[in-house]
Amino acid sequence: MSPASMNIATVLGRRVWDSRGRPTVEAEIRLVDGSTGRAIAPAGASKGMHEALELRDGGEHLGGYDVRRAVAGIRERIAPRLAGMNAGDQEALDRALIELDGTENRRSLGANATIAVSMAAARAAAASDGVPLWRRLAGDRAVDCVPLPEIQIFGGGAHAARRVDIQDFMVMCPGASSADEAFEWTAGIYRAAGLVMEERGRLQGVADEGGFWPAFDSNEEALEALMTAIERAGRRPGEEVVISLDVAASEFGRNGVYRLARDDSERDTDGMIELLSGWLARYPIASVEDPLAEDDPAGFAAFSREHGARVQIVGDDFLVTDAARVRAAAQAGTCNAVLVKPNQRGTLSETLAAWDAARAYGFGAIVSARSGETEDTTICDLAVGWGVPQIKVGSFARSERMAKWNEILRIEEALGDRARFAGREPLRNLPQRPAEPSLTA
Ligand code: 2PG
Ligand code: MG
Repeated sequence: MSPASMNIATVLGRRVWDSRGRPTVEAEIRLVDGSTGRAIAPAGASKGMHEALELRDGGEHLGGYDVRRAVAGIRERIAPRLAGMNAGDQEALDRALIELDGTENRRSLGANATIAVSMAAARAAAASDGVPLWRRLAGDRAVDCVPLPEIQIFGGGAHAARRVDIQDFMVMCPGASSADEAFEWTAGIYRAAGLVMEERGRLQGVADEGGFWPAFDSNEEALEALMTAIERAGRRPGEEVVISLDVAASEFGRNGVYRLARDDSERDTDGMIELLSGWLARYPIASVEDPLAEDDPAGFAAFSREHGARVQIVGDDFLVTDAARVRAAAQAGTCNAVLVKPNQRGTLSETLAAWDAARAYGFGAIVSARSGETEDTTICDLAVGWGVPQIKVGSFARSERMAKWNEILRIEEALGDRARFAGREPLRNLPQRPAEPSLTA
């Protein structure tokens, strides 16, 4: 039981702006003891069809992106309902939000309103305790794991006007001994990638998440340029540094037909798997997210049978941070890891349920930001506090991204001698065949 000092006095909603210059929702909660917590909802561009819905005003104004209705919902419906409830009881609070919304996909209040409120309550409770949120989230568990960052170097797909079809060309530094060292290596690779683009006359700015604009003639050319950048930075690809892709295949694939506009090719599921298998054979790729479209579970299963023993296969649009989908995927062997995005579900409790399901089945997991972000760093607390061993934030530029990486550094420093960088660990021991829940997890 949390003390009565954690009872909620006021809940405010306000409109603020995200990294794409679009409106988004901030919630601020004040407790009776005067502690406050504040959080901002992020926003996706490549979204899964089964994600919880964000509430936007629609119409002409601000391209339909305004959030006045979502903010009004906080003021008129959420605030009176939560007043007097205990911010320390996250589950009861999230249940109240879910019941108040009353729909199966959060279309009444909007997942943008509910996730902002849910995270703000957690922050207020941590403030009342006088501890960082990651510490409070860990409860009695010892905290020591610093997650392995997954960092974008080239952004494509829906984040770069589809200049190339593949969405994220990323690096991970499993050979580093700390997040601090991983960031130093990544900074070198990011810089080298910029120089490579400049030399080729292709430096044209950055995409939505800060990765270089993908001015390439083919999807594979991005992989080749990434390899060059890793080597130029003096790092050993495949050992110190590995490549990770978010294909985001739902953006260009449907009903088993995949249209890769940049490569001027149309492929069926087998053809798509063949293309990716070729890349896996030629480049040190350790992780592939959404290799097939969200409506192609048979494709996911075939891809996993072929590569799941060696490669992390991540469901994002495919699993939408949904605990039931994670369990089903583990049993069917369609992938072996899940991307964990709080706003895909709309409350922290539902997000935690997805991570709990992943843990129970020995699934890999990556806490992730969205392409539309802000200075909010709550996902860093979730990764460390819940013990999720990987984190994806976007590139190594733009302050909505760097705010998260810098927060990871502060946490690593706060853990001191106890800090254990996840390193290679998350990429090992992935389930290779349909899994039963583990009793020890
Ligand atoms: C993804 C995310 C982050 P978005 O697909 O994993 O890169 O993109 O937030 O647009 O869904
Ligand atoms: Mg994705």
